Amino acid sequence: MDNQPFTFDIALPGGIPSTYSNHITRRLSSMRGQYADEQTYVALLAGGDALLYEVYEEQVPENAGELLHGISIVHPGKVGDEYFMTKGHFHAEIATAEVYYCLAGQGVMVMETPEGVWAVEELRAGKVLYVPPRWAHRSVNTGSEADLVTFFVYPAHAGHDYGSIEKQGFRKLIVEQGGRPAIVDNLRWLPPEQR
Ligand code: S6P
Ligand code: ZN
Repeated sequence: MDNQPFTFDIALPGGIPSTYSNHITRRLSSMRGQYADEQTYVALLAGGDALLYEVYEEQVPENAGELLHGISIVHPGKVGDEYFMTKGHFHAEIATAEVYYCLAGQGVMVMETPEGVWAVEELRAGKVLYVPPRWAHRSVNTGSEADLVTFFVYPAHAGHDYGSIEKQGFRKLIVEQGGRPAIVDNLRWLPPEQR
């Protein structure tokens, strides 16, 4: 049995530091094939390459023993019914965990193991989320107006494996249904033995 993700609350300190040494931006064009409603994705992209999320990182040597950390900001918005989200990844060194602390906004973390065990945990200000080793993770902003802001920290040698997720996405999608976020099946997703 895989370790399960878990969460707990810590009272929120004030302010988001802005002195990080590296700023990464990801736009709609980098999410090709990731949204279920391909037609709406193409139409939106034709209207402009929207900024979906940003990461501010403190650069440290990518060695075991160091901890990479920073702030991730997912902006609000949707592609069709599906909320703006990060690409999502396994760590290349798959047996490495990550801690997220939600500073502001509303959202969820979608997670799954290579075997297809899945979990979705709520992110809101003050919530700590532990992503265990071997769990791929994607943050989703389910708020209608505010940014989803999280602090993250993980082993600096972990690296990122985006390819596995790019092929078919996560098992579960987060969509708006009746004005609220809902977890639905990703119809493109196949269990490992059928890939
Ligand atoms: C890195 C950590 C975060 C994400 C960031 C963007 O291990 O999980 O810094 O990189 O939230 O997501 P992604 O999937 O585009 O790297
Ligand atoms: Zn990660």
